[in-house]
Amino acid sequence: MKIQTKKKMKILLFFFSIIQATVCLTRFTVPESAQIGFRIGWISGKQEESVAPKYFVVFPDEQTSKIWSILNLEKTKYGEKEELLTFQGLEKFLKVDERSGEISTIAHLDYEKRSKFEIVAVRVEESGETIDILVDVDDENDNAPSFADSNVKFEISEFAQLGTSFALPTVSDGDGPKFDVHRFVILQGNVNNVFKITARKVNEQLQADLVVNGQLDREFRDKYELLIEAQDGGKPAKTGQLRCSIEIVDANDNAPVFTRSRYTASVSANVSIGSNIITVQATDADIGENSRISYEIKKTSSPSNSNFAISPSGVITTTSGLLPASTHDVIVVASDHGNPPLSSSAVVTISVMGSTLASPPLDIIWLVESNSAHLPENTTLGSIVARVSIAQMYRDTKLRLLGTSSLCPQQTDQSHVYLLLLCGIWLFLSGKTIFRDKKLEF
Ligand SMILES: [Ca+2]
Ligand SMILES: [Ca+2]
Ligand SMILES: [Ca+2]
Ligand SMILES: [Ca+2]
Repeated sequence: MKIQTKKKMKILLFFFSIIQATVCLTRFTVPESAQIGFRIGWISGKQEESVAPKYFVVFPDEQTSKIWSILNLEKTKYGEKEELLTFQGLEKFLKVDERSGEISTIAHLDYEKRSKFEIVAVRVEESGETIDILVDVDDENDNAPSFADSNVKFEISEFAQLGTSFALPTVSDGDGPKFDVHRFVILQGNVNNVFKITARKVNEQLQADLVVNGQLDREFRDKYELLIEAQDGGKPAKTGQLRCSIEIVDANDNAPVFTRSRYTASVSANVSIGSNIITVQATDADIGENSRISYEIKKTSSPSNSNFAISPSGVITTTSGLLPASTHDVIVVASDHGNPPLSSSAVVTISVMGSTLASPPLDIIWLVESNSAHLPENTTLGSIVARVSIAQMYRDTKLRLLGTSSLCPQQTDQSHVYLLLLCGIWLFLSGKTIFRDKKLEF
């Protein structure tokens, strides 16, 4: 075996010494889709008729591989079996007829695996001319672009800046540059063109990026389902598709909005402390914490605010007694729980009605002998019978006396002090009856 191998080597090395004297270069092109048996051409350009071989043909690439295999086998002392297996592993694609000079295919070609074949032909006759033959495989568009993943998901904040980009899965196409991936398009789902695709070269391969191209707004649209297509340079182009799901993540870009800008409520002056007066409500277009609302009464210098409290659900209650016929403008603030939080306010006008029961306390001093509400029979008209002072004066308070027309109140220099005069025919009256003021007006 060793002797045979050495012989082979000698023959091949002899050949390569001849190849050094190449004088002619011939070039052919064969489409990669060529059928087995496809005639690529003749070495001399035309068919030659010969009984005996006219050429001695060598495929240098394959011979080099064989030499290397043999050397390797000898060095490692592999047996014959392994050597044969190595030779069988070499694939042959082209055949050269040594008589006619015809070059043809004997296997399916594939530009993506091998784009060039080198053949050396030496004319047996005449001057022993060496012809270096190159066969180029012509690329055809036999591969479609294909994304590494056919589905991809992104979560993008609605605050994403224009130009923010996200790398899409790599895309490959086995063809050469002419029929490789040339462009990307978004076929579906790009509402308002808020996204676009840009492409850049990475290691000679086109890499696509999803780019934010418009203002996102989760409250307008919270999901996009894009269908993205890679197109190669063929005519027509071959394509590969990618489904891209985008979830728009909420940002706190909406402040709470009250259902009304102004609320009004009226309550009785004698309403008990802690009573519900009115419920206010605000809504927030965001979601989660960005839409969770808390209410508070704005702290101002107005004493009105200290009379009321508001619950987490927006119910306003009293925290103290209310003056009859008073009006309170309470500023209510609704804040969300975003970071940072947003808030808005509304005015709640609370009118306190006049009371039928609660009257300012009166202090009566009888200026008659009995020191009580008993007048002597001989009391003369115009006599002062009592002094009435109002303990707590409200603005525009007026005292009216009901139940008798015989006594008339007369205001003194002090607005809260009245004198009661006998001003008509009188009958026995009890102080209680007389001074039960039902019509104090404020
Ligand atoms: Ca292609
Ligand atoms: Ca191809
Ligand atoms: Ca939002
Ligand atoms: Ca919000």
